[in-house]
Amino acid sequence: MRFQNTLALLSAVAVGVSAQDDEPKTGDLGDATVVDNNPIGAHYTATLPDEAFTKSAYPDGGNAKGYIEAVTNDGGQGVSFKVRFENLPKEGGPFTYHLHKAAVPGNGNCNDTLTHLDPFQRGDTPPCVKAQPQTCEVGDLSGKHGKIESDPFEAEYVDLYASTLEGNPAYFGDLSFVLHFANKTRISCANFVQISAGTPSDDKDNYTTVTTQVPVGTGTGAPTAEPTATDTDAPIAGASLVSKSTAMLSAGAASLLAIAFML
Ligand SMILES: *[C@@H]1O[C@H](CO)[C@@H](O)[C@H](O)[C@H]1NC(C)=O
Ligand SMILES: *[C@@H]1O[C@H](CO)[C@@H](O)[C@H](O)[C@H]1NC(C)=O
Ligand SMILES: *[C@@H]1O[C@H](CO)[C@@H](O)[C@H](O)[C@H]1NC(C)=O
Ligand SMILES: [Cu+2]
Repeated sequence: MRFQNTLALLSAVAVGVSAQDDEPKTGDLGDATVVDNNPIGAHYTATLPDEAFTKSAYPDGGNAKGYIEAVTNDGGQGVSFKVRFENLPKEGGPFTYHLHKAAVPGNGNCNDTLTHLDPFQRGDTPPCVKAQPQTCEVGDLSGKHGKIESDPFEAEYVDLYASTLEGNPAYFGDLSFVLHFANKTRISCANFVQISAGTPSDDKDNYTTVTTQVPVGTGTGAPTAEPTATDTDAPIAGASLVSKSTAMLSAGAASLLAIAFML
């Protein structure tokens, strides 16, 4: 009986694994999650400097002219981006652009912005599948929303995975974006500047989901001990998990009660 259950479980896992072979590559930490608590009215812009980082892109001097403007989307869910570029190099497109995981230092070295903002650890190869933006690097804006294929180029879109909330792993407000040739050479880059931090989004419905994570380990007393009583006599594999999480839930509730009484 127990053996059969284990077999069933193993084959279910096997099916799950092979089904995923056809899916686009996703992050090592899973798909990007929709951010729905971005501060209302948070507003950032990043504007390219007068001189290109890769001078050979503009033999006579100068640079692409352009900016990314980012404002929290309605209800705090994702970010509304407005992007505009012009005076692009005559060759070497289609151009790409991304949110990068480090700011541009004072000397303007775009190499120091490191790789893309990628909190779910996907990496940039193979390329992002546009129809499945949750599988892409959070910072891969041109991968998710389109490359730069015109001059001037303008685009407006909502990205559900980027964050204007400081502390969120997908926050880009103190980071940068980089404009690339198709061959990935960095043409230019710019830091985001905060126009407004915004006010906390009051989606109370969604805060209840957040508070359920509080109990474990955050109580003022000793950390809740792992429940042991129900583990040993569990007849099947799954059952111990179930009873364990039930026990953890009640332990969590108990510590919440305890906190409530202390206050
Ligand atoms: C990348 O493309 C640009 C524009 O075509 C070119 O000038 C540059 O040499 C290329 N860089 C590399 C490393 O291939
Ligand atoms: C930036 O990286 C490119 C590609 O590796 C390299 O050719 C270039 O010399 C670097 N520039 C600086 C200023 O480090
Ligand atoms: C809570 O999150 C859901 C799903 O992300 C979203 O559709 C909904 O609008 C949010 N609720 C509020 C009140 O913003
Ligand atoms: Cu980039």
